[in-house]
Amino acid sequence: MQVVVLAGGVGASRFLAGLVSLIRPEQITAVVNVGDDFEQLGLQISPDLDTVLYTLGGLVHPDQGWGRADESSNALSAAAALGGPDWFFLGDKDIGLHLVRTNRLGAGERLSSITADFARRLGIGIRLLPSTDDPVTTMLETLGGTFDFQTYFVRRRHTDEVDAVRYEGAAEALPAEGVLDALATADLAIIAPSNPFLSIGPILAVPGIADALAERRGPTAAVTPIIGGRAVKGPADRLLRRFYGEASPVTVAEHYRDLITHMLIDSADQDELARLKAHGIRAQAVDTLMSDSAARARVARAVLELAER
Ligand code: FO1
Repeated sequence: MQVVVLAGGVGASRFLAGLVSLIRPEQITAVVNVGDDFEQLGLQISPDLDTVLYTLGGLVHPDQGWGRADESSNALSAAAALGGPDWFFLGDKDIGLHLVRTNRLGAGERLSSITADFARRLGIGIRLLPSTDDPVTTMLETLGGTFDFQTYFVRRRHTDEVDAVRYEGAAEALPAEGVLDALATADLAIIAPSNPFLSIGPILAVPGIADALAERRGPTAAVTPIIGGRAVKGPADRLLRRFYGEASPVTVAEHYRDLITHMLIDSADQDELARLKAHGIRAQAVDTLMSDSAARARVARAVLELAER
């Protein structure tokens, strides 16, 4: 069995960790968002790819869910003392990775090739693909101005009311090698519990990817990022209310209409099962909070079982 997972950062990485504990890593392809990618102090940063790398490589900061455990911040402190920006935290070890990535990108290597090499060096057996090797930047139009993702999310703490989300560069981007093939041939496709607009949206905006998902013969299951009307992390609940009037598994399913056949929702939202059924979605409710490794495995197992139905 082959499984392909569309993935953002923290929630997706925890889900992938659960999946890796159940099936062989060679059975898994992750297609990861690059809409959060940006440059800071000359470094090329790919936060969602790095969150997957660090989580599956056993290096991630366990509470934060991003960045590395046991970090120091000497480089950033020294930079800040010289007037450099320090609103985006870059630990010393993390900077080591960014130096190598930036150097190799500068020498003309593709992001997908560098990512595959990092995955191999960190002992990660899954196939880890950026959605595209081309630049895509998630832009948020808000009352306070138009911001790239990290400015909106980290610098301004995602407090601005969002009017529109754009994926700059996506229309000209090509899916990375292997992405469309994985979507077409996988026995199961999974949309991870990531932000539908800010993490999955930029993946689906790359021409060909949404079509490949819609044309699949096998099941495609989404895992809800919403529990009881609230996002587990970040502004997904506010964006769903802004664009669909309500933050619930049903509006997530509406957002993914024509793309998904199945949906795993949280026990807190059991009452939504009937509404999802009316939308033609086969759904099941379990405890979806992935606080420890047992919970991650439980959520991943529930998706594999649901997709059999
Ligand atoms: N998220 C924050 O909230 N604050 C930060 O300072 C921050 C730094 C950071 C550095 C490297 C990295 O890989 C991720 C980092 N993140 C940080 C997370 C990042 O903003 C992600 O894009 C979001 O969590 C969305 O997935």
